[in-house]
Amino acid sequence: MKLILAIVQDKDAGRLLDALVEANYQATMLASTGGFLREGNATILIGVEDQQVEEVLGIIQERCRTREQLVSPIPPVVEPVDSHISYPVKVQVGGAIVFVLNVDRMIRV
Ligand code: 2BA
Repeated sequence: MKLILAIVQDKDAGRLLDALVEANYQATMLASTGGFLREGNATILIGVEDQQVEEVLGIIQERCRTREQLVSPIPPVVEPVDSHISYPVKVQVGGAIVFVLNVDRMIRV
């Protein structure tokens, strides 16, 4: 058995959950925050049999888009603020960051 842990953008999370439930997968969504942008994203946990991993990866790929986002760099603390010119920088976010983990046991008590 595997645990698929997918970090997705908030905008894609609802559509992804709909598609997973429609395909009969059970999923849990946790609210999370990206370490770099410090913006809300969603972490979705999906427990599946080994042979279902590829299908779930396909659903994630279908529902999660890559987007560009502008980030304003924070001025350095050591330099005078008025000597620092900060230009917004474009970063590409998503579609999804996915980890596939081995699961020893799943227990329902
Ligand atoms: P954030 O950490 O907020 O990162 C958002 C996007 O900013 C990243 O998109 C990446 O394109 C860019 N980025 C991140 N760190 C950067 C840096 N030091 N310099 C320049 N650009 C940087 P994604 O790669 O698609 O990641 C989306 C979200 O997935 C991340 O949000 C984070 O919450 C999570 N994530 C990504 N890689 C991870 C990892 N190895 N472990 C745990 N979480 C991860």
